[in-house]
Amino acid sequence: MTESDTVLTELSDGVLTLTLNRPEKLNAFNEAMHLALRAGVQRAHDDGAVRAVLLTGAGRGFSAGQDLGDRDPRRGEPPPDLGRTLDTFYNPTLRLIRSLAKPVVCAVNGVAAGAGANIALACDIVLAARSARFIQSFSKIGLVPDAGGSWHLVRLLGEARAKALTLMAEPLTAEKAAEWGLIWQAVEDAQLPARARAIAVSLAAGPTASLGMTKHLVQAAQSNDFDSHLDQERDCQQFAGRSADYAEGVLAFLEKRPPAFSGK
Ligand code: T3D
Repeated sequence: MTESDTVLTELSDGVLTLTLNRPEKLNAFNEAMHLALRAGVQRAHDDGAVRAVLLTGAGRGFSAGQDLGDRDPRRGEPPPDLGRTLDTFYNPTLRLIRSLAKPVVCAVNGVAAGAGANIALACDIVLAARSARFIQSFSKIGLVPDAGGSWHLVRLLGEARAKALTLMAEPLTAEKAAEWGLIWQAVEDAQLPARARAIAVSLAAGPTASLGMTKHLVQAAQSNDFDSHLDQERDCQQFAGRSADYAEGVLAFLEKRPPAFSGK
């Protein structure tokens, strides 16, 4: 399997679909898959034809996190420097997903464990199949949550639930994840691909610049004080007000027709 086979890439209707593709390992991350996912998200940054991203997994899992076969202590090598692997592989991709000025939809098609769960949580709209489970499996193997997991869990769920999930590594059902506000929706397994795609296609046909700024405003609200946030909203709205998509949105409203946004 070449590096590019580990993440299948398809662009249609403005949606770049990235499918993690090591199903025999529940899409656990090896170096090739890390680099392929990074290249996919980087393409979403660089390519104007991409107006939304859809991330999902092949087979029965979304991702089981780090490939533990690559961390086998029986090899007799010195302990790995996991700080370095996070810096080199996970964190740049997570930063790219969060900073991407385009929406990222994640369709969690099955179990999402360890960093696999936390990559899903870094996406903007997360849907999960009812059969999917989110597992902060780190404590089971003597690690701490990474890939932004402890950051997202506390913000989305609060300290009590974040501690219970991470300390006990209990699987969280998709339904409970949605009820708790960890993800957007749990949907029937058979409906997941179509529902996630419909959302991604609809976002890709949206006013891309305003969606990108909206994403960043919501993210910045976590750390901004009220005054500086009002300033940031003003700046974004000033920019949005000069966009072709705003003119089209208003015109379409006045002409009582659906808008045809160009993403500009
Ligand atoms: O290392 C660094 O760079 C630092 C970063 C770390 C980030 C992390 O993600 S650490 C956490 C790593 N992940 C885990 O600890 C999860 C390990 N997997 C599991 O606990 C279970 O597989 C699941 C709960 C996810 C699913 O269980 P189940 O019963 O549905 O499936 P299974 O039978 O355990 O797995 C199916 C196959 O996938 C199996 O292979 P086999 O025996 O059929 O050949 C299994 O070994 C393989 N697999 C699952 N997870 C991983 C894996 N292979 C390698 N690495 C995995 N993480």
